[in-house]
Parts: sequence; C-alpha cells; structure tokens
Amino acid sequence: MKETLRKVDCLIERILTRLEQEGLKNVLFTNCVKDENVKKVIPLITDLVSSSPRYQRAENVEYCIMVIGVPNVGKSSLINSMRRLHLKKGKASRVGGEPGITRAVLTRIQVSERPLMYLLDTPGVLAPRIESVETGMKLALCGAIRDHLVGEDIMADYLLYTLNKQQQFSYVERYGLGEPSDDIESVLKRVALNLGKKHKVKVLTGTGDVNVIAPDYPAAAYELLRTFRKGELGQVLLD
Ligand SMILES: Nc1nc2c(ncn2[C@@H]2O[C@H](COP(=O)(O)OP(=O)(O)O)[C@@H](O)[C@H]2O)c(=O)[nH]1
Ligand SMILES: [Mg+2]
Repeated sequence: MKETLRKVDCLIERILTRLEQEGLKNVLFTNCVKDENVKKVIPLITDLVSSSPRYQRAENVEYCIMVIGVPNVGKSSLINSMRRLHLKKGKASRVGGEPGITRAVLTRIQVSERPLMYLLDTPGVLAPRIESVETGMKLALCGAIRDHLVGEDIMADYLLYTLNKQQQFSYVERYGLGEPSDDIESVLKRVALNLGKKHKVKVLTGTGDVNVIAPDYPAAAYELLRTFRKGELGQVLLD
C-alpha cells in the first residue's frame, strides 16, 4: 500500500511538472467517485476569479463556470460530487462509462450556495484532428472515442504493448498465461478460453462453409479493455 502511494505521488509530481512547463498552473487532483479533494475546487475558483483583473463583475455576485474536457474524463461526475458535498443534493448530470453520455450543454447546475456558484456541464470535446495514431490510441483506451470507431482488437493490441513496456504484468497471472507475451492473438485466445467465451464462426472450405467453435476474440478484447479501465490491470500512465 505504501509503495503504491509513493508511486502515485511520483506520478502526480511528473504530471504537475509537465503541465507547468506547458503553462498550466492551479491543478487539483480529485476523485469524484469518493468525493476526495473535491472540497478544494470552489475555494480555488473563488480565489482565481476574485484575483483576476477583469473587473466589471463588482456587483455580480454569482459565478457561472463551464466544465470542459475530452469525453469520459469525469466532468459530469465532478459536478455531481460538488452538489453532494456542498448542497447535499443528488445527481443532476448523467454519468456513464462511455463517451457521449452528455450530449448538449445543459442548463446551469447549482453546485454551491455561498458563494452562489453554477456550473455548466458540456459534452466532451476532442480536437478535430488527432495528431498521431498513438495519441488516438491513448484517447481510445481512456474511453474518449467510441471503441468500435477505432476497433477493439487494435486497441487491445496497443494496450498489451503498453502493459509490457511499463512492465505491468498482472495480466499474466490473471488470465493464466504462464509468461508475458507480446502476441495479442495468443493473449486474446487465452483470455477467451479463460472466460469460457467461445462462439461459432463460419470457415470457408473447398466444399462449402462449415461452422466451427472458436475462441471469441472480440469478447476477449472487450474484457481486456474493460478490466484495464477499471484499473485492474495495474496503474498505467499512458502519456
Ligand atoms: N475512478 C474514478 N472514476 C471516475 C472519476 N470520475 C468519474 N469517473 C468515472 O468515469 C466515467 C465517466 O464519467 P462522466 O462523469 O460521465 O464523464 P464525462 O463524460 O466527462 O461527463 C464514469 O464511469 C465515472 O464513474 C474519478 O474521479 N475516479
Ligand atoms: Mg458528461
């Protein structure tokens, strides 16, 4: 446990340094499922707004803040968590493990009484062009792009490559592989057999089609991606 916490601290340090180099300050890490660190958001916003030089807002006491980010990073969850903490109220914004749950800019959602603060939830935004295939893969693994648009099999292959590169080998034991492998086909086969996922496929032969029972590769790829996103294949920093 201590070791994991130390690793997380190291990662956070690295992320902060990198963001600072890109000119981003005032970064908060939150967990919106466990409501961790979310209490610090409103004081930080209040501070930043009141110390900002544009000051026609002297008599305007309410805050209206827009929440933006790529799909599936937890924008709606942040808003819901703030409502829980500050207003003791339930969900106002739908949350989901897939991109595209929030489809339109919703009406403003109150998240705090004092100061009076509203947040605007928005659908995720992505750059119109993703600069490299690898960036696209990373976004897809995080669920920012719909899986079928990229292809679960290719994503699973990229995931396996990443796990091996970062020496996260928990998949080996989990799926009974014996040893790490960089061959996605044999890994998916093992995963499918392990889960008892088989399906009928048509095979073309000289005398016509025959149905054979084969490991369900798509189901195995899906399983690998879902397990990774739950954090059960190790803590991986993709970027
Ligand atoms: N582990 C973890 N999961 C989160 C956190 N915030 C959101 N999620 C999960 O991430 C998924 C996407 O969340 P959502 O709020 O719909 O993202 P949005 O598309 O940016 O609005 C959901 O399955 C959430 O439960 C967080 O802080 N920690
Ligand atoms: Mg949303």
